[in-house]
Amino acid sequence: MFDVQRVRQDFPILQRQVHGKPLVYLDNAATSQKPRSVVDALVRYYETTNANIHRGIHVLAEEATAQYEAARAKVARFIGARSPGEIIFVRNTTEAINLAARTWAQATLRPGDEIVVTEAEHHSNLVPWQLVARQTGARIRAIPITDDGVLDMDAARQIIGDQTRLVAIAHMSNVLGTIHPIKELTRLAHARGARILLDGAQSIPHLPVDVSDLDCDFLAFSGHKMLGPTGVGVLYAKSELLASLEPLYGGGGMIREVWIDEATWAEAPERFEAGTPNVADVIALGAAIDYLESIGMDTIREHEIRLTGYALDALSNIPGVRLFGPADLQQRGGVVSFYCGDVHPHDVSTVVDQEGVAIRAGHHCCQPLMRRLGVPATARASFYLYNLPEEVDALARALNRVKEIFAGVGA
Ligand code: C6P
Repeated sequence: MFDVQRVRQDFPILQRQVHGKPLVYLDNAATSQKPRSVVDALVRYYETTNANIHRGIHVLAEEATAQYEAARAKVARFIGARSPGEIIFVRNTTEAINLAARTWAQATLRPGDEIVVTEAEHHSNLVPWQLVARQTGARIRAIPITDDGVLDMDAARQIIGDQTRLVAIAHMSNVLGTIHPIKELTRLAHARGARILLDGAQSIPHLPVDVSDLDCDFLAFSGHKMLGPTGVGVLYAKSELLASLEPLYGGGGMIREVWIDEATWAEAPERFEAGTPNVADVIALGAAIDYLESIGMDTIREHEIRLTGYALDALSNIPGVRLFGPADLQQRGGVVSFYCGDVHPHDVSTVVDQEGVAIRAGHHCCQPLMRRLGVPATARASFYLYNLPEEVDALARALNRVKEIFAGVGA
């Protein structure tokens, strides 16, 4: 049996109080909290090992290099990549998508080619494609979202066509929580000779994901949303794609040989990791994966399904609360966006914060989706492995407080 109370003891920050109340942290889609083992991995690295990697021939340099490469192998295994060479360390999901856009897409797309996204994408999976489309003459098309908050697959079958070169889609929406049917989209893309890039910012921390099984061509995700530190993220790409790509950044660590006026490149992944990398955070990301695996991704997913079901019930019992996203728990992750009467989500979040409950309010970097939903913003609660049903109860109580305070203005 999954013991949430036991898990909570591993997260020092959960002991804290805010506004004199116990912290209820329900903003995990923005960033997750860190277990002690991840913080310890950072401290241990700086206290015992710190050195530059792939350069020195002394003990510290060799230990640091070995730990950094062990983390790469761990990430590869965690997502089912065929080899650690398919894992490129970057700063976050945003940088990973930009790297794919600036290398693969920039070199591949021609005028009239189409990049297919969805109406629910995070700006990080829109703006990089807009920049590339501007430079290459490619066009962006979006698969609509239905009123139930899922992808319109009939439209997807129409839109993914002979002009499509890339389908770029979030595996799981950070607003609706929707988990999209990636295998089917991959089949549609590949049948047209197109590639598929998954924005895994919200899925990798919460679901078991196997890139070989999904057969996606690229996958981007962030360490900080999966119990790891900020400042480290991953671009996975199939090795056959990486082999033919030019680097984005030039400098130390990414070359084979350099002359005054030309150079040859190292193989991937080094080709895409110019300069001294974020050694400590990569190693701590390895510790985060150890922690997730010690619990089990299936267990985390089941826990979040239960908690999300509990939250949907609790919030739908509050008059005036409007919920977004699919009703089917199998089709959604632990993200619940809502609107509380006519109260602006920023006001909802402020009142809820006074009760010790941290949620997020805003457009969640998804302005096109906000337009589609017809709202300027939403309030959003998002869960992780350390959250309890009692914390959902605290949110529900705080929302009743919002209703009391704003009783005169349609709450
Ligand atoms: N969403 C949220 O509160 P970075 O910032 O690069 O680590 O992640 C960007 C990103 C990309 N795609 C999706 C689906 C995301 O959810 C995010 C981050 C946070 O929803 C911060 S805006």
